[in-house]
Amino acid sequence: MNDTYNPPVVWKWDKPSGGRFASINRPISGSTHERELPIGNHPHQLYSVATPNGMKVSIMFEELLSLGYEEAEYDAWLIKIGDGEQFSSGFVKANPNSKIPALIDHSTAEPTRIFESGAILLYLAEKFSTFIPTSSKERAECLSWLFWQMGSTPYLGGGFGHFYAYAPEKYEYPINRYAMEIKRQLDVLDKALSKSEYLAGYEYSIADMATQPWYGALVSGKLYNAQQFLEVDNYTHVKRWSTAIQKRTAVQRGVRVNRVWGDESKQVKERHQKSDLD
Ligand SMILES: N[C@@H](CCC(=O)N[C@@H](CS)C(=O)NCC(=O)O)C(=O)O
Repeated sequence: MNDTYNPPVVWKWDKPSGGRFASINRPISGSTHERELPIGNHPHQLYSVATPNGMKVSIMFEELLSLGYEEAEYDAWLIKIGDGEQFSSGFVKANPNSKIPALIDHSTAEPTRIFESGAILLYLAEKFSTFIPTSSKERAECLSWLFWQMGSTPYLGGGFGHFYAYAPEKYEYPINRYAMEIKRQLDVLDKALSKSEYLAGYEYSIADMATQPWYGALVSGKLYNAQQFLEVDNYTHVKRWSTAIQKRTAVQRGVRVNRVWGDESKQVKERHQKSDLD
């Protein structure tokens, strides 16, 4: 970096950062406008957009439905985060942290809200007793990787991706710092996947559902266009695992839900019934 920044004694919110998300970032939480969330006919109401965090949950619903769990039917409503819809009063009631995805389960006596994609996956896995191992050792492994993903990925999205792809200028210091960390994380995953087919063992689980949309997308060249920069082809086990998961029909359906970019024929802005994806 050429310019040295001397932080003032007290930070003030007085100038735009110029970054890609500058218009929606604020240093305060809570709603900016009154608007209730729409509610459809199904027990599960998902409020999301098809980012890697958002698609984890639509993939889980599609996986559950593919196994025949009809009670896993869901409505998926688009939340336009670029337009600040995560700051509506209704959304803030569903998630005080104003980030997609948020889920409301209307099949409970009182509606149950769940926020944080990892918590939503775990809630659904426990509700339907599937995609989470039953044996204590494998369950521990599954939860370890699920929480690993939730704790590690902010370095990928908010760290590497932000500075490599979205910041208004390229700064060497943060790109170096986060490229180093992301290559380390890819190596962690690669070593684990050299020993087992999926993260929690031989069965596909919510740990894979949480992790693949980020690190699988990265090694497939679908995230940040960083495949050469990070030499992702070196992580052969991550690639093998990701390719196998991307072939699953439920994954191919789930990634299209609440999608508003890319190939228009693959975009399903809202999902209310199975046929919306056919
Ligand atoms: N840890 C959260 C992260 C969710 C998150 O960062 N969501 C982003 C989209 S991927 C979002 O809603 N951003 C809007 C904003 O920050 O205002 C989760 O996994 O659910």
